[in-house]
Amino acid sequence: MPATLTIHYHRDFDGMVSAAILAHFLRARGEDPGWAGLNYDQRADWENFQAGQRFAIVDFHFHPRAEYWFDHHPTTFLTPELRARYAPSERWHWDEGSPSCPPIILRHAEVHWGEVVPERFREMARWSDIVDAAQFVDVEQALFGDDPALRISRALAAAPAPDWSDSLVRDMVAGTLDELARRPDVERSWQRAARNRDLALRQFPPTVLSTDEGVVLYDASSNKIRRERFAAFFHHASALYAVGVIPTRSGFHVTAGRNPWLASGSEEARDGAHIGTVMEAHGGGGHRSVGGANARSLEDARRIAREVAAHLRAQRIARRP
Ligand SMILES: [Mn+2]
Repeated sequence: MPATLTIHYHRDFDGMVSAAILAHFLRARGEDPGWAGLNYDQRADWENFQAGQRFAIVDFHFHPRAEYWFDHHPTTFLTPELRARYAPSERWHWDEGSPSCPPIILRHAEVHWGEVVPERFREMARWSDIVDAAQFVDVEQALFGDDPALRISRALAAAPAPDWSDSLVRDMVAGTLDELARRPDVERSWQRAARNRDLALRQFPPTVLSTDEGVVLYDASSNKIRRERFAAFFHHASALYAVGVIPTRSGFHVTAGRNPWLASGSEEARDGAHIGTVMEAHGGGGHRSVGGANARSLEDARRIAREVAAHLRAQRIARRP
């Protein structure tokens, strides 16, 4: 008997779904895989990751010893040497154009392994795209949606233990999202996460410094403030951008984002500021609609946030007819 293969997965909604789908198809290939969640700290000695073990990786950095590997992150290769060692194969596939990882594995199983995809995995993959690429219909769904996938995803934010997600993967292999969302421990964690969300939404308004020109500038640097990703656009639905200071484990971070529910398809969405480029000027980076930069100090973070907000406001004024 060959040693058991372990599927290491990114510990978020689309990572868990990816692990469940790969486990299902590997069983059809004669494996009896286990699975375990990954976190970013495990990149520290990446070269020696799981030395001597059999493993697969999904929704996380490329590793040349992974027997199976699927990912959609543009930043998946930790070095140019690792990038050079990747080529698509019967067991590896990378598609940075995919909104989430599970659709890559489903296509791969059909094309390379001749598999038929069960409908429940298609449903999980559709929700993975919505959750991972924040394709929510509106801010209400993003914050208060209670579809099974959204309950499971939010419940993760109040996980009772770090390895709790492994038990969620187990039930995704075996059943539907609806069945999993009804599990009493999922319901309890979701209730706790929902209370945290409500607290975060109440704590946001006092952090706002200004809202001129549709740019919300806020300072949530206090570690007493809970963070909720779309709080700015919940309270300021007509704002186009939000720029704020938030604490991290290693200091302070400036985060900037465009309101995903405003101006989609409009001239501003096409031609407006490229936030990643704006943040690059401050040592950070990102995409067109979201970006960030780490600061050397709290004062530095506040200065960067002010400058980014001023830049976005000046650009809006300049574009006004
Ligand atoms: Mn992920």
